Amino acid sequence: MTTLPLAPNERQFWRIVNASADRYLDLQLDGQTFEIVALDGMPLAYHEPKSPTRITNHLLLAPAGRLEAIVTGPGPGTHSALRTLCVDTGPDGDPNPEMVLADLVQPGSGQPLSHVASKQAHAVDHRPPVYKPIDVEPLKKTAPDFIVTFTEDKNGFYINGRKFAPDASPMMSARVVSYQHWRIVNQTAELHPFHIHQVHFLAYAENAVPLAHPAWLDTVNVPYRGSIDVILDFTDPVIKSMSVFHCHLLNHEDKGMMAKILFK
Ligand SMILES: [Cu+2]
Repeated sequence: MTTLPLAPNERQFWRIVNASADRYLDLQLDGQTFEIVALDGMPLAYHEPKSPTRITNHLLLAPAGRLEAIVTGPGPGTHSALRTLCVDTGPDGDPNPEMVLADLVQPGSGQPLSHVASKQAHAVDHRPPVYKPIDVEPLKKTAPDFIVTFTEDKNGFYINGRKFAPDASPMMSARVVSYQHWRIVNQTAELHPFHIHQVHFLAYAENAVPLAHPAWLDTVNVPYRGSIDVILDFTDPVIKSMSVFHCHLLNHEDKGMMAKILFK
């Protein structure tokens, strides 16, 4: 079992990557919270400088998802663990039982961990992130520019009825320096994490209901027999040429649930 040293009341900055091929994580630190700083590499402060962090008891992290958060060590003598809660991946999904990922250990008094931590804290860059205000409200009110529909059968996995082919033409194109409203529809009886390369998007509604915590991501869980609405930000001038979007369960991606997008 992996162990993580964390002294009582010590604050640490954690970066967690779900690098598994097909395992959902619903992360929880026993009795503690995550103070979220960034999701999928995007600092919360970038779009919401007045709300640079958000506190949560647990967080669903799909394959490819990344969490950066501040955690605080539980009180002295407490045994606790970093665990994933059971995730309901749907009637056709794989089991995702609860599991301990790592035990927290409280270092002995001889180990000057807190000194290391305080030195690291001084190295943090406190300059405010470059703020780029975006008015997403008009985009939310428009019909989707594009609908991505996930389906599957005994022969494979599909986006808009098509299996990925290396020589296929792009399913979609997007002008760089634009925003688009997409709806990701999951018509199957299992979860699929939608992932796109080079781009972040604001996930703001699930099954047409506004999310309590809209978030800028590049990987989002799409509920089974449900949908997610997103606003994609294609304004970064480094976005270039042919790219892909796909389900990030690797078995699904490999069996066809991927498509090309051309950035123009
Ligand atoms: Cu999938």
